[in-house]
Amino acid sequence: MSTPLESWVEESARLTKPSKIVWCDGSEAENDRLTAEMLSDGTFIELNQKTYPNCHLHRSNPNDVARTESVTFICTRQRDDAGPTNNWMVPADAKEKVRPLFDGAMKGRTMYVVPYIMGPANSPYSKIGVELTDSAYVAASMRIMSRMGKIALDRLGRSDDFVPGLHSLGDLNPSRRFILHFPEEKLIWSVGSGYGGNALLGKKCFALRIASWMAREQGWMAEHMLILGLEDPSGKVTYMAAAFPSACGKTNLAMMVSALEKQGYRVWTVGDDIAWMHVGSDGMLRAINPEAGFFGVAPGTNAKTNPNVIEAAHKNTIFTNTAMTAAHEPWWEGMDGAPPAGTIDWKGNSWTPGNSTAAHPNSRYTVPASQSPSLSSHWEDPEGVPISAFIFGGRRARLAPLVYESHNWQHGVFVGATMASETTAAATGAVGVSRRDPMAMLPFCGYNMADYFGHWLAMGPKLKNPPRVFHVNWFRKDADGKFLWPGYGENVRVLKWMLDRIEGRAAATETPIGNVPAPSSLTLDGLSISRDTLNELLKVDSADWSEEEQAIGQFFDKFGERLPPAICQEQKALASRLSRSAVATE
Ligand code: TSX
Ligand code: MN
Repeated sequence: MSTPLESWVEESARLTKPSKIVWCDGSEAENDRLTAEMLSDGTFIELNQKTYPNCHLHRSNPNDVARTESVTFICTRQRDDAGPTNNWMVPADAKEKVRPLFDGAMKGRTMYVVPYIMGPANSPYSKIGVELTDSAYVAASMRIMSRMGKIALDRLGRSDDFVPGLHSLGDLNPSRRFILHFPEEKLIWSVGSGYGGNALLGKKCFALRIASWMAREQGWMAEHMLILGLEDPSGKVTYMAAAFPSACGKTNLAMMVSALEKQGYRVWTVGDDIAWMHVGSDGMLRAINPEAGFFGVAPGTNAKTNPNVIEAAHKNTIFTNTAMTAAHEPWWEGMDGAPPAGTIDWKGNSWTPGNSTAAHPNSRYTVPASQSPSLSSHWEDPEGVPISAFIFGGRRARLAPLVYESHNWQHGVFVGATMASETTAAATGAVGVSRRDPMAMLPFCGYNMADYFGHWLAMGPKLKNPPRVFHVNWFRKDADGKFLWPGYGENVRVLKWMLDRIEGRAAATETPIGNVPAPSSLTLDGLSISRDTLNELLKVDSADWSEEEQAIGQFFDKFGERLPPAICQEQKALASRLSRSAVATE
């Protein structure tokens, strides 16, 4: 009798008609074979093996350089189960439309069977996925980003408890590209893209969209969050999970080198992108990182912004769409200075200064987490690490203070649900336009976000000690457009304030949006920040926030009757605190 996995592989092979099927075991020998094949067919370009041993460059098709949300669908029987923020199709219609694109798609190609575990191999909270793909680059990337191969097959045995994901490059034509999720049957179909979150199905498709659905069904949380540990001078480590929209430096924060190291404060990395969190037997929220690697944006990464990932990405790393110097080293904008003479751009042409960047703005490194000097010794604890704080944030030039703390769990959920960030890249439209991105999950929630807010509200009371909820903004500017806060390693001062709040040591000032630090409660020694600047950083302007409250209301209107009453209640409470404070200052 064949196993459920074998049956699905056979069925998929009948559809896609590969010339060969390879079951990946995840071994080094297998990886060497794949690498040699990719070097010979041009999928990989060898980088300098002296300075970057076992590192390779991959150039994707220039029309396939980012996740494509416009062709990403949640396929549920009822439209309202996908909600107003997701693209939606009826499952049967989606399959009828996209099955022909898989028909014979792997002719003349190899189908790789890629079994993988999301999460530590021995954690009860980990889950198994299997990706069928005709991309060797995807198979090699999945080996870095997950526990891939024999280890997953051994855990699966003859069970049907895995999330199947069928992936084909197809013809890479954007008009024949679809990323389909069937959460009711826990199935993923992806065709027409070989890039990142579209193609490495364990990451956004499984660990966020499908897992968020499972998490609501099963009473846990799958979140777009980094996980870090803050060590204090006594050696005690307090774990925090943080959600930020894109372009806020999530990976940099997760891997931060603390500016207060001499005082005994250090940051340890558990994860940089996704957190799976369960109510532990101790009543604490316990977080695991389902991933095993970092798939990070390269441009802007340098020895100052993220020294740990720079060190990590000098061996066993796949670079995608970066530039390459004459010495065959990877290069990108914001590495340091101008590109050296003889640099080849991300498309493989010799680069000349002026019109375009040498590296694609969304170029990436794919690096094993185990290579980061900042990696926590607890990152693979089967029970996960206990989360004491959630941090939400965004890029707000004028509105949001450096940090504030919510009053309680319900208010904290409101703070997360009303997150927004201002756009930076001119390519995506106007710069400085504020976009709402609740819990940084807008593109990743596999169901109706109104129900998602409801799930968040329900989780708090299940916890003996729910995480405190904070909001940060590293990006506030003065009237001249200068950043008020130095950011990067200095952010540890804000993390320390959170820790001191958790421990009942730090004073706070009440404002209509929550509690900001009392000016003396932030550790600012060694920084030259004037009292005026500090006041600017912590200011809460009631008139500005009243406008914000109106914008929040418009966003929530999308969800109609399905929005939980507690969220409306929080919005009304905010409005009334704001109007009272406006009267008080008149
Ligand atoms: O990642 C960032 N972080 C978090 C770091 C742990 N970035 C980069 C954002 C794009 C991914 C930041 N940019 C941060 C930050 O805290 N802050 C800023 C804004 C900023 C930029 C340059 C300076 C200061 C602030 N330069 C000087 O102060 C000299
Ligand atoms: Mn992400």
